[in-house]
Amino acid sequence: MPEVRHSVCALDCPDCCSLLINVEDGRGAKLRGNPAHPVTRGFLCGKVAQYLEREYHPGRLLYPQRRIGAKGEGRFARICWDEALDAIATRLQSTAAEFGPESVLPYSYAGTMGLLNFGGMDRRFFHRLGASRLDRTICSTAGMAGMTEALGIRYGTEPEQFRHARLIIAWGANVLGTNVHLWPFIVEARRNGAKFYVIDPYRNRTGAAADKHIFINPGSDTALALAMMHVIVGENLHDADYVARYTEGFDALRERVREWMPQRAAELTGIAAEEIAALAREYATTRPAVIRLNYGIQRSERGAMAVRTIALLPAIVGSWKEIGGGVQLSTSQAFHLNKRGLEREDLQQIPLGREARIVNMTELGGALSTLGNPPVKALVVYNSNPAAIAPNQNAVLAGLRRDDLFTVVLEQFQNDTADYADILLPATTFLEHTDLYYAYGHYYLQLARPALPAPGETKSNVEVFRLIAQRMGFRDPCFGDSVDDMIRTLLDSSHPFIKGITIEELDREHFVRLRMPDPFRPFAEGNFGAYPGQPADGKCHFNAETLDYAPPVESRHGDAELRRKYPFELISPKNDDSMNSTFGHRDAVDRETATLHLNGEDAARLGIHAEDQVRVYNGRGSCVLIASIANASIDSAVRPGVVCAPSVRWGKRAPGKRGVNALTSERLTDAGGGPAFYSCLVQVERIGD
Ligand SMILES: Nc1nc2c(c(=O)[nH]1)N[C@H]1C(S)=C(S)[C@@H](COP(=O)(O)OP(=O)(O)OC[C@H]3O[C@@H](n4cnc5c(=O)[nH]c(N)nc54)[C@H](O)[C@@H]3O)O[C@H]1N2
Ligand SMILES: Nc1nc2c(c(=O)[nH]1)N[C@H]1C(S)=C(S)[C@@H](COP(=O)(O)OP(=O)(O)OC[C@H]3O[C@@H](n4cnc5c(=O)[nH]c(N)nc54)[C@H](O)[C@@H]3O)O[C@H]1N2
Ligand code: SF4
Ligand SMILES: [Mo]
Repeated sequence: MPEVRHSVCALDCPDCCSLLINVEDGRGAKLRGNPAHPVTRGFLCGKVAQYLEREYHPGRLLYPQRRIGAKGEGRFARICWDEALDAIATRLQSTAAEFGPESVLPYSYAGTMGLLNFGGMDRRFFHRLGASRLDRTICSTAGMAGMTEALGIRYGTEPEQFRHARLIIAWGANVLGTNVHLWPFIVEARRNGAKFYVIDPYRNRTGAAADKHIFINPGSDTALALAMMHVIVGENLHDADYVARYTEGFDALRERVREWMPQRAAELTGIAAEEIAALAREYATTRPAVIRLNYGIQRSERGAMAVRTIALLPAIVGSWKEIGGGVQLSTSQAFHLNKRGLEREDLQQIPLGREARIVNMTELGGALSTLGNPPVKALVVYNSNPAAIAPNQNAVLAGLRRDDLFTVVLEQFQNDTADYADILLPATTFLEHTDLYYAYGHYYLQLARPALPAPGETKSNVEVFRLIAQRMGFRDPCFGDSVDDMIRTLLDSSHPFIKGITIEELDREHFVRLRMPDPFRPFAEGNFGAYPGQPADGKCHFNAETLDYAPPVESRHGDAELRRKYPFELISPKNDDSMNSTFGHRDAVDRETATLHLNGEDAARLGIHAEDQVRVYNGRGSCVLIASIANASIDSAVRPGVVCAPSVRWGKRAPGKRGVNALTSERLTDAGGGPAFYSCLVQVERIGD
């Protein structure tokens, strides 16, 4: 009998699965989903079911290395940890002394969602140093801003409640691809007669499996939501009782949406007016109705407004009252852990009489090339692959090539960014270190201990930043904290959802539901959070005067001049078998992320056939992809005028070493400072033979 150990999937995925791993002779033999976990329910997605391929891959980085080739070339020589740590400490110290500590920039995101390795000892270290602070905007901050403005506090419908819904709308949410553990609840609801609709410019597997897939023009969701409100309010289909008790500003909202006739939205969204009206009526009169909003719609220029507008719909129809009603974008804000104690922002030295500056990670290209006073002179990258995933790749790569930039990369694989490191450090995987996990698609807190030994000389982020802090002479006691100390700090919270959860309980149970009411209906009786500047009256404030729609500059209804040169709207959503760039070493993933979906009409006009190599370009750059064209235009993956490139490929494996982010811009969203990855105009041409 193999020994079975517990773990937690650390990838940046809402499902945050509870894992079981069979271990034979100290080696992982099989990974599976924990059947006892109420959301994991005994299965895994395809990419992580094969994670042991990655765990034991010959490409795993096992030793510290220093670069011996040119930046980007990828030639390295093995060194020992002492040499690596000395080189890093010496250089960070001299850089901070010469240019000021703000010349050091951390760059990290969610390679692991584990709280300690996502942002624990590293945060303490950079605060103590006085380094520039990174605004971690690359994924979700536009949506967070929109959600906060709508609800005050970002709670969402429990996934387990989707089984009770009678209408489920996946709105910019690729459930089968990016959130597959919601799917069984949708299946159960449909078995009981529920309808499942998808609103998406791209017909992926989720759209194909829906009762109805509604193609929408990229970046036009606000117009659709406003027109739905027009129909609902105009036909008195709203929940007058809920609106009267728990909302504020309904009369102004009624006025505001009067002008949003379905016909007006039809022109902007590409959805027929009758279809908009029918959707609005069905949404308002089917009980319970739930919206799964994912992050797709907020990666457009006015994505915060889109999320905010959609998130107001449940308050209008009163669906928060019902088990299986409401909306879910993220559940993460319910994890009221003591992050302040973990991150220790108070360690900042304030040498300048102010806190260290903040650099937006979406603008890395600009930060490396134009930021002054002081310029970025040292970059420490971990849990992220900016050379591939950040927008405006040409600017990012030009920055990473700078001779005067000292770059440290903590990685598991030799990806694009690793090729630019001066010092490259080998990182453990989530199967090899201890961590505490919150989730953004359910309400269970989880603890994982190492299930497998750390190979070679790999170390966790926690350990590496502890060692660098020691080398730099930081004596604050918090740098001596063990991982258990750090977990206890996180659990030290007086919030009723967390209070009383202990490390012992987590070690014993592996997953623990937050101490919240069951079922959780956060806004059944108001209790909305207070948005800054609003009274804390527990009501949902429509603030109708600021609800508005304008098309993205880079869209069919945006800048006419740009559109003439670059007539296609490019979206680059998640690839079903990847995790951003994490599985870029896999050949099958590389092939899938080398694809450009085109509509048949567009392809015919451009003389492009399936499997042709195409060049996709705009004023920022170009990349080469392989055309994929569905047969009949009605069944197309995309409508005319839209192209779609599932992402994110390792640039180093692509012709010209560029991926889709050579095309995307550093333009920021309307709120939250997020990237507008999916507001991107391009031209496409066949590469001649
Ligand atoms: N398989 C897989 N799973 C993942 C990831 C992955 O890379 N692969 N990444 C993880 C991460 S980091 C995240 S943030 C989540 C994100 O999970 P999702 O938000 O579900 O993923 P996206 O692909 O960004 O967007 C979802 C859908 O929105 C659509 N979309 C794009 N533009 C628009 C628009 O303007 N309007 C509407 N209505 N829809 C639009 C896309 O075509 C896509 O089908 O997934 C996580 N899970
Ligand atoms: N065009 C386009 N670009 C996008 C997106 C898109 O949809 N389209 N999506 C955006 C979104 S939503 C996101 S979240 C970002 C994601 O971008 P990133 O956060 O860069 O995510 P990954 O590409 O998955 O890279 C994570 C890296 O962390 C490493 N890693 C994992 N665990 C650990 C660890 O414990 N320690 C260390 N040191 N390293 C570890 C992995 O090996 C991997 O290389 O990409 C963004 N970029
Ligand atoms: S990537 Fe998501 S679905 Fe797949 S195992 Fe990890 S948490 Fe579960
Ligand atoms: Mo993300």
